[in-house]
Amino acid sequence: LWSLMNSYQGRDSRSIQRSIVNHVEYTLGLTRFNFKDFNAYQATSYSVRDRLIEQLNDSNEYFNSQNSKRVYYLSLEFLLGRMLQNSLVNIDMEKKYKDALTDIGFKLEEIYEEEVDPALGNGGLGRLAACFLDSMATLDIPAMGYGIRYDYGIFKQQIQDGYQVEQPDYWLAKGNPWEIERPDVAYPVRFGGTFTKSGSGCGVGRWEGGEVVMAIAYDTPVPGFNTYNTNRLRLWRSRPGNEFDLQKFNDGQYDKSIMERQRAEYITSVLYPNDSTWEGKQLRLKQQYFFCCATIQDIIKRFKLNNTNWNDFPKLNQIQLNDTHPAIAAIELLRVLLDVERLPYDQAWMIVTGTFGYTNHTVLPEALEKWSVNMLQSLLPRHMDLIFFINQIFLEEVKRRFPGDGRRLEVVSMIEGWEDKRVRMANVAIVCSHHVNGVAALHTQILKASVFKDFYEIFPDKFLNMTNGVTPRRWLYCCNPGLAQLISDTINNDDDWVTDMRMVEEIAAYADEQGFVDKFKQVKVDCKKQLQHYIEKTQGIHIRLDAMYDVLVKRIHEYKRQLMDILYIIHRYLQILGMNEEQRRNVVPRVVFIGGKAAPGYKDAKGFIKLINSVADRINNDKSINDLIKVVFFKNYCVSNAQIIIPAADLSQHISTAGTEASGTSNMKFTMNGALIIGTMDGANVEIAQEIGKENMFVFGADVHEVDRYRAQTDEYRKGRLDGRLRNAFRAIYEGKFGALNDDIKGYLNRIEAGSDHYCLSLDFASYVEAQERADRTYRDQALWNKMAIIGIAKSGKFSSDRTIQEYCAQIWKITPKRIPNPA
Ligand code: 26V
Repeated sequence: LWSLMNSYQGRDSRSIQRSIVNHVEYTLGLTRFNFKDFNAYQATSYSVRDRLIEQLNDSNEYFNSQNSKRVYYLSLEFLLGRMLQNSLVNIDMEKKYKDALTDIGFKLEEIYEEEVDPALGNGGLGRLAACFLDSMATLDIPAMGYGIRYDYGIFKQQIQDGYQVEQPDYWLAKGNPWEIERPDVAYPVRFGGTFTKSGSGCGVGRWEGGEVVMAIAYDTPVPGFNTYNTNRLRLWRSRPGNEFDLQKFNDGQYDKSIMERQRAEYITSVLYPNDSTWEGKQLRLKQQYFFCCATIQDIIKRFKLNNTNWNDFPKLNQIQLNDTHPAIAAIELLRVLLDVERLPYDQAWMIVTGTFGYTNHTVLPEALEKWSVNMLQSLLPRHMDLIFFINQIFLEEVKRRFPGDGRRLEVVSMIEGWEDKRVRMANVAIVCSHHVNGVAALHTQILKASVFKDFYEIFPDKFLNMTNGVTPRRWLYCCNPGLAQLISDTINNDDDWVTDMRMVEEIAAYADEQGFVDKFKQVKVDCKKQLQHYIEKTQGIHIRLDAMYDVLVKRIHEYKRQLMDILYIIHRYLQILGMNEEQRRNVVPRVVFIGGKAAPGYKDAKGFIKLINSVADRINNDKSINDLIKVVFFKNYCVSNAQIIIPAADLSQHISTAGTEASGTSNMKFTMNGALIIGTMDGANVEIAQEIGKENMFVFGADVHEVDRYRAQTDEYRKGRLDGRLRNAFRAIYEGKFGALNDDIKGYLNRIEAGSDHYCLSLDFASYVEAQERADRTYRDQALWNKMAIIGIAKSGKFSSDRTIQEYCAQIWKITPKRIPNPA
């Protein structure tokens, strides 16, 4: 066997071609003389995967042999996006594969387009997890991602009659060449049944009966950039636990016994959209426990390969909770340590709190998870019992430290309510973790000062900030090769900056140099052409190139204020209608792109989509304004088309009400790609302004304190101050200028007019209009505009997820890189 080892794949063109063609024949079962682009995509991916598997196995062997400390990133969402280009770039073989494929009659760029977008996430939280995987691999951190292999990812968005229609995303229909099914890695997971306890305190006990399902592992290799290191993303799929019930079959209940088996498979069927609330969704809770239970078994099994001393567990294993969704993992670890490993409670508790870290991603109260005690009790009786127990111990300690502070006890308790009790998962996560972090400086301040204030006073050292970041590999190097080349040519002719984004700062020195600026302009125009082509092809809309591309793409939510943008567009349109020829010549032409998915159950958000499409209909068909405004609803916004629209943007909108957007991460991507931001002092915008200079952004709107004061006023007060231009935009809608009115939207606008304006549209509208005018003025001065954009790129280094991961490593996980020797 030794003689067969290290027979790693050759890197020359012939070897690449041989490997691809072999996969066409032996993996796909097709003839090597006739195959289509899609088959070429499959075979190329299998060929790349072969290389990744070698790297993955070598990395894993190495870490095992060293008994390395590991980081586990637990997330219900991984919004990976397409894998082929990213993998090729990271293993530094894009050029070689391109040439090898050209030689046999295929274009690599076209083959990229054949890949479905694995979309196992809702938005920012899932995409952040994917960026973190890339950075952890690149930084040589022995890390793994754990999650769920959903059959259906986030729905595909279609627009019919201006309304959003959801289509199921069965992304596995044509197979997934990136995963490796591991039937040998399987664990049982129990639901329901009964728990019998003996002993005092938390006791020890036996959990029996109920339903047992199996978790099967599916592994996806995650290669780092410019390193041999390759990490593993392990996603679980549910399968029936029991052998086929022959008894039932013989009793003539064939269908019933099949149906029972199918029930098990439902658990990992579908990713839940960020709907109005998770509450009551038993299947969602089952998903959470299912994946946490399998993950904890897997981690313990790996720990036991080399270790017997449980006190070493936290020193060798760090588990990060991506929001509270996997928080039940902490209780599961406690359960296993107590009931299976039979450790004393104090030791088990020390291990749990030494192992977990919790990242909060939202301050919106409706988004904080709460599970009904009844549901938890019936599904996970021992876990509910343990939560009661740790809560009691925790509250006793709080009582000792804050005597007479009953209000605090109420607030920090893991249990809420009297009759209809619920478990506050954030409180569970905070108490079970050694660190709790927010995702941007302002967000962390808000956690400390209000959302988790009472906890912060109890555990001041637990709370810290980890400002988000994005991977420059996908979000600059892959999606904007022209800009990447320009950066490399300008600073040092090679790609060192791709793993050290701070180096890009050097290009600031060229912001005034005509030769450089011209090249930058050319890069932007090329990206805009690409977007123009995409819009023509996918939506049949022709857009002009010589306009400002003004982009607002993100999930549709009231707090993100897409409504404010479209009301501004109405205002702008009405303004242009009132202008003479002379005045119109001064208007900066804009193509306005608004895109994003609304949760299927979120009525108001769906109303906004309809309104945007109605406005687009009217404006785009109004010949009299001569294309001064074009409105495009950018359909089915997802990772793959984000990679097209972000590099092409001139102006990028991040206009949430101050204090609502935890961070935002696309703001970072747009900045890295040379778009200027129009935005509020919210989330990471605050730090972007700090880094690139406020003068290089179009900042507007109330800050957090002004928002608080405005909200504390009466409806009467707000009604009296309704912005006049806003009122005119409302009128135009009511009068039917934009087609028949949707009643829901009308009601929504009526409420704002009546002074109910939680997201502060009226408060911010005037300064929003002013900032938009500033953007127009600046755009007319192209030299200034480009200079600002270049400085933005130059000073965006902080927002690489490499920096973020380095901070997690140093401050939360206490782990250092482990570089595996490259055998090649
Ligand atoms: C969930 C829900 C569920 C119920 C109702 C409304 C609602 C609204 C938002 C959410 C999302 C919660 C978690 C989340 O995705 N947060 C996002 O995390 C990103 C990465 O840290 C961050 O950049 C975004 O600002 C933040 O919204």
